[in-house]
Amino acid sequence: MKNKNLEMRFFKIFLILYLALILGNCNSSKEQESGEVLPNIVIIYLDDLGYGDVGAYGSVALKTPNIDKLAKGGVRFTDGYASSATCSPSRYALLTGIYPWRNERAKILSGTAPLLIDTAQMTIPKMLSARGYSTGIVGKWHLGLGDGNVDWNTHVSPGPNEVGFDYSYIMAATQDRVPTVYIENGFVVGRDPDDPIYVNYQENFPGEPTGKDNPELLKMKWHHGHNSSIVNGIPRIGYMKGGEKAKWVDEDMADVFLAKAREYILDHKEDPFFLYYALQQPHVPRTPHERFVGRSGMGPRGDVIVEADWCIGELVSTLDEQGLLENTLIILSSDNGPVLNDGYYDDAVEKLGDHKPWGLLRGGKYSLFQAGTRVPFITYWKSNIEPNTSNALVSQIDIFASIAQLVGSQETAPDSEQLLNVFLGKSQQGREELILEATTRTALRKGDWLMIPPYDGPAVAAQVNIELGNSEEYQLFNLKDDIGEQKNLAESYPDKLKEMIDLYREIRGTSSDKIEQLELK
Ligand code: NG6
Ligand code: CA
Repeated sequence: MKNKNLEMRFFKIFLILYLALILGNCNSSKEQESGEVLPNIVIIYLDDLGYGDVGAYGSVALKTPNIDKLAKGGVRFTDGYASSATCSPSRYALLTGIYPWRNERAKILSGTAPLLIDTAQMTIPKMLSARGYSTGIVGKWHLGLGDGNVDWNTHVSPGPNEVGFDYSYIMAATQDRVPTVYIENGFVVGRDPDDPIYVNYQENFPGEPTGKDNPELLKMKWHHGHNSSIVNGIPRIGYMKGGEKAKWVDEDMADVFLAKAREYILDHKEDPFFLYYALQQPHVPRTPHERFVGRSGMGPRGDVIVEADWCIGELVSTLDEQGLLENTLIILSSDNGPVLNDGYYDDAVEKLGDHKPWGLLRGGKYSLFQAGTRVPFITYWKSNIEPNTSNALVSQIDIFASIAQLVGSQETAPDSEQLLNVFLGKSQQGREELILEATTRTALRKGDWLMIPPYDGPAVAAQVNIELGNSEEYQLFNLKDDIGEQKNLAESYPDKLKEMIDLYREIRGTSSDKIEQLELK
């Protein structure tokens, strides 16, 4: 009898230990070895939002209360950079931690460009997947799809799902480029075998109207470029035929992406998840939903920023309602600086008033001057980040290594610096130096100094009316004293200039065999 009792007791203890082991294992995907719960990570990425477009960065006329809330409750970086002054290169660097100038294909991509990221390449979503995360992208992709010969009527691959995202709901390129359809996990949403989709960037399909030849069909006029196929009364870049039911309605795009992003959060609230929410605003064509028309008093460009700000508020509310805010690191930034007229007549210039999308900075999108790449950059993590302003030099390229550190991954990326404590507001010790890029031209930021080597090419991009940073001379600015880059100190500080040129050549020279093409004089 005694023996039986003892046996039972052993059996019970064994059972309890066994259950504890199983339950422990269930949690292991959510926890690191230390037992800490892995936080969710949300990157909110805007398209062409300028340094001065946000209330927290000095905008008065244009109001962005929801972004401001993140800035006030988190770390607001004053010296935060996108890797490039255009979209595809910045997005490439964000996801891979590799400078875009190392990859000669990392330029603004067409809607039929092949996938820019090698499927063997380590990326943020791959790194997080390996740590047990669910990974999703909703919004603008613009990193190419397929192998350059895509059939839009079958599985479009490789794409985001092949470089680390378990879930993707994207637009292929930009809102102004065909194909103007959403793609979910590699399949065009609403595709119809009876109305196949064809896309061509070289020539039109016989009989299809274009912005150039059919102005009577347009509800938005093109200013430069953007005169090929017409979708929803808006002329686009590139030609497209078919897929009538699949074509997006531009005015609904913000709501569609927001709904998908929220759905993703609700579906994955039990996992640790990574959500890359890549909003399309305020890139052209600017098409606010009617709820936002007129809200900014600045025309469509201001209205879509108000719309984007609202979407961000809704997304954060969703996290809050689900009790996830204290376990979610949010990083908000923009892929490049601002532009007013980027190819359509949409009153962006005419209704701007006193608003300065570039703030106190010089240049804008496409520019090597500061407004090209210095962008709003905010980290927010309720109860985990002390509200603060940071002047540390940081780049989106550093998100890779910093997140790796956060989640206990050993992965590294060639150009990504581990600045977790800076992103969490615990240190002001940012990067020492950073190479900035604008359409393959590069410059060096080190400390307070910026050196732009001589480049051929126009000083001003006439159509968009933006100073590009090109000059026959070396340009050297002290950004601490001269944030507007007005005073070229190259001649008065020859030693500093030489130091900057040497370092620039060292970074670019040892890492790129393209140094001769830099037009260095
Ligand atoms: C340019 C387009 C511009 C915009 C940009 C990409 C013309 C004349 N201009 O070529 O409108 O689409 O590409 O912007 O076509 S980005 O933010 O995605 O880099
Ligand atoms: Ca952009």
